[in-house]
Amino acid sequence: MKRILFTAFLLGSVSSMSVFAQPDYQPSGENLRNREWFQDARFGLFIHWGVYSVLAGGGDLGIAEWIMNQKQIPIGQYEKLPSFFNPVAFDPAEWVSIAKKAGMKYITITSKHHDGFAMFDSEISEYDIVECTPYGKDVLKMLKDECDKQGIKLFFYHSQLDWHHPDYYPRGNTGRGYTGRPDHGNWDDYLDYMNTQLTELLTNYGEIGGIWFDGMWDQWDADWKLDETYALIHTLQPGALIGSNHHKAPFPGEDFQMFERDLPGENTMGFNQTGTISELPLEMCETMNGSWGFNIKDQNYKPVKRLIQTMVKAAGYGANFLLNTGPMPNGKIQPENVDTLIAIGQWLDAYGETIYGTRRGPLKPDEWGATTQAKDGTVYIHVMNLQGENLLVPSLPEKIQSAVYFDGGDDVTYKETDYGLLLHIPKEKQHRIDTILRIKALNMNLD
Ligand code: FHN
Repeated sequence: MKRILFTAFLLGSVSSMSVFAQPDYQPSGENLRNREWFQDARFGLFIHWGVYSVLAGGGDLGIAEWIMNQKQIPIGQYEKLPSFFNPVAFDPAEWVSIAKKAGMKYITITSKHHDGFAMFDSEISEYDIVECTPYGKDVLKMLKDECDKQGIKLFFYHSQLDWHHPDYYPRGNTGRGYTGRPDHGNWDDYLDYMNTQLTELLTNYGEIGGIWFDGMWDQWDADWKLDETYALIHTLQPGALIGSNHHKAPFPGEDFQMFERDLPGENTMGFNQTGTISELPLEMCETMNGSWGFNIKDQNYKPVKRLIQTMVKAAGYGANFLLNTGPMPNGKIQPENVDTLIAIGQWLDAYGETIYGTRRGPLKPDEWGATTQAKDGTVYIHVMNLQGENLLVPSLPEKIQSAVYFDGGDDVTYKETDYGLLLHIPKEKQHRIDTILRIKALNMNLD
């Protein structure tokens, strides 16, 4: 009760200033430092875990965390699911060490997905893991404690869209009809509820990396009052980074821009219609099969090579790679996913220098590969698709002083021509995943 009153007070004070606050948002010094940290980190683990994992996709391919909506399960029936959710094999130390072995620097986990179920101890709601499941423990708290121990930052994914709360009204494009909710509700009460849960997440778990919003796309006409929510977050934790998966150009108050299952600027999924790439730190998220939540049927795993190449291309755009796993209802990460993560970690052990701490390279990623650039100016050319032994790429902005293979340090044969930079990479020097060249050129220092 005390906490709810505190939240109401805080929201009151935030909303009275918010009209002026977020549109002219000036990130704090801490926030700016965290943005740098975020860009240096380059690789994170996305975790979609909720009571939907019990149904494991229901034997369908497709996004398992949407099963409530896909199968039109009324709230009254879906509410039985938490009583089957008992992840006795959940070991946060194991999760975090898998992420670390994969070379990941942060974890972003679902605190609440669209089904409205809180995976943390929420005082404002009874619909949470502590009160509704036989497990009865706050898994986010357990994970955060372990992240702190092992030096990994934790972000919370929080769905603005809610298929469970009655005050999420008017309804958006999803969660209509079948849920059994009354045809009325108070939108402002819903926002208060959401902001109170956010306050809980920002006050009960120590310092967090940030909030990863999702779901605004459910209804564009709604008055989301982002200024109030963003001001609340930045007041509670000025260093926390806000991003929102609304698939549009970032709004004032957001600290990073994200792209779903597409590289920045690409639009194979149909989400990224504006094509806007902002100057904010960037992040691309990706699934290992076709689902975010645990899907027992979907064995269509992306090969390690493809995932690494996507990560490298993302880095070439200056974007982080947030790779998803959907843990099983017993609390274990699928063994297939663990194998993939470990394999990526082994690659990063050898080649991480060309990814971590870099910024987008001087050449835009293309069919042939990508470039990344270290702060001391070193350019890494990542050749990931080469037919034959010769490759013409656009010229670098400055004259090359030296070009060597990252592996072994042998000189690379190259020619700077009027048409671009011509590289000769003999077959025996070519790597299956990524042939990396280390280039030094004059005046390329980023600092
Ligand atoms: O609907 C969600 C989906 O379940 C998942 O959480 C992804 C992750 O980027 N985002 C939404 C779709 O845009």
